[in-house]
Amino acid sequence: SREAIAEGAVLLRGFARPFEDDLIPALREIVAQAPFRHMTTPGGHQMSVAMTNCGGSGWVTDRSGYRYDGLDPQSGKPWPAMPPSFRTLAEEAAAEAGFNGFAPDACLINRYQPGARMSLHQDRDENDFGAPIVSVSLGLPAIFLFGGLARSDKTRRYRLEHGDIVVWGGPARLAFHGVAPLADSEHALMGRQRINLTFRRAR
Ligand code: MD5
Ligand code: FE
Repeated sequence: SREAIAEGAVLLRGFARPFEDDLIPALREIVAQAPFRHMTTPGGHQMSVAMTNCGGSGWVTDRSGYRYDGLDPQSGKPWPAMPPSFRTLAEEAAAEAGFNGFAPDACLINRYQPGARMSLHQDRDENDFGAPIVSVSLGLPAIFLFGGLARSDKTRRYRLEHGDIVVWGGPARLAFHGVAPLADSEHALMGRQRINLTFRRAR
């Protein structure tokens, strides 16, 4: 199903389900090369969400700031390549939402364990805000908070489940958003975690 949740934001419920048998083993291989880690914000706080990346660029944060980097700072090696199943899914979801020709060069992979959350923020580290961000939810359900262009705008809540995809483009590309603390439960395929794949055009 295709549901417009705001101008430029399209929710595709279950869109990733036909891909799960390819995505899950590919994810396992990425994490073997570039393990999840809790990065530090410029303010010195450790994030509750653990992260890794695949693709030509990866999003990183440390005391010096946020940036995209072609190398994993933990290994000094390039991030693992973006698997074909990841890229195809992101391109097909973007097209379904009206963004033909989306060519992601970065996939940030977020791991939420019970209690992990992401506070309200904008994604502004990319070079081209004309490209959408494609977000794929796997595993445990989460409450996603979607606000407006000002931090003080009221937020709406969406429950995102395994297989759901949201394409964030147009005016929604720069909206404030976050994720409420993950409730503890067990998912049949993914266990006690939520994984979010966020496909981006970084550079
Ligand atoms: C998540 N991750 O569920 C989300 C999915 C992040 C992050 O927020 O920065 O890693 S991406 C959600 C997103 C991206 C760009 C714009 C908007 C939402 N939005 O306008 O609401 O782990
Ligand atoms: Fe974000």
